[in-house]
Amino acid sequence: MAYRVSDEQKAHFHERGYVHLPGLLTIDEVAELAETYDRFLRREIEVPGKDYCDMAGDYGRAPEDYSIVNVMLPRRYHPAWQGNVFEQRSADVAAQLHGDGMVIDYDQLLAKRPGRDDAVFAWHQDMAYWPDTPDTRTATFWLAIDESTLDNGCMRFVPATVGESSLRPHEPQFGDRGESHALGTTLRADDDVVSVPIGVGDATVHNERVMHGSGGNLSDGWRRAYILAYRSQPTVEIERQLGFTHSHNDDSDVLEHVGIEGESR
Ligand SMILES: O=C(O)CCC(=O)C(=O)O
Repeated sequence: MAYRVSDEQKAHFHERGYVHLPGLLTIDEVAELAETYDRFLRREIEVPGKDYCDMAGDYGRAPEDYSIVNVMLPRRYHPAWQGNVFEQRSADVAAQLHGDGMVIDYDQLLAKRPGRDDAVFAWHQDMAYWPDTPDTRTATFWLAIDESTLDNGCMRFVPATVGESSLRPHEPQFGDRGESHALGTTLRADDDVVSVPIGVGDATVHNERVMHGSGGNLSDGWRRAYILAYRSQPTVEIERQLGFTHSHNDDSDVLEHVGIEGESR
């Protein structure tokens, strides 16, 4: 089944840095992905080192206490997922948004534990996490495995940041790169925030410059999201030449020397 993005949705993505795509996947397609997703959460699929971590705390927290369970690179650790229905449909949509030549740069699972007011994903711009490259174009798909609501910490965007000439300055949130991966920037008093609650099987797609984050999970259920990020083939090649794979287990020298600074780019 092909998913057609309207001209209006394309314009929204390019002008405001994100777009909501209702029904990108069907409920049945999501249910099938959720079976594997939950195997990751139950740790039945092995994810080494810091690629299984908490994005709302430092690496020292016990896994059963993680507020935002983060699984980096699930398709690396469970190759059977490569080519799944989400990958197929998002690849087609990425080409509609950015043209041919966009490839998967990384994938990620972000699951907020029920009843955690600290399951807050700090405000950030994705480029602040990544090395600078000549072509920065990105389409990051954020698929709702559960309904994503104001109560359980749906995505929030500051669309005006797309037009800013430089990134906002970012700071490590819970210690340096050896202690935590999370970076954050400050919401300013005049920033207009748009919260985007979405249904199961809906996705948002955002670019590399839009500032975004999410609030805690005050509900009694999990908030599970499955993320796939597309960038151009040459950009991914440059990242890999630098030794940057989006794994939190990447060489610490590489992680220390990319991203963060902001303002200058
Ligand atoms: O899942 C969240 O709350 C944040 C996700 C995010 O920041 C991202 O996918 O870039």
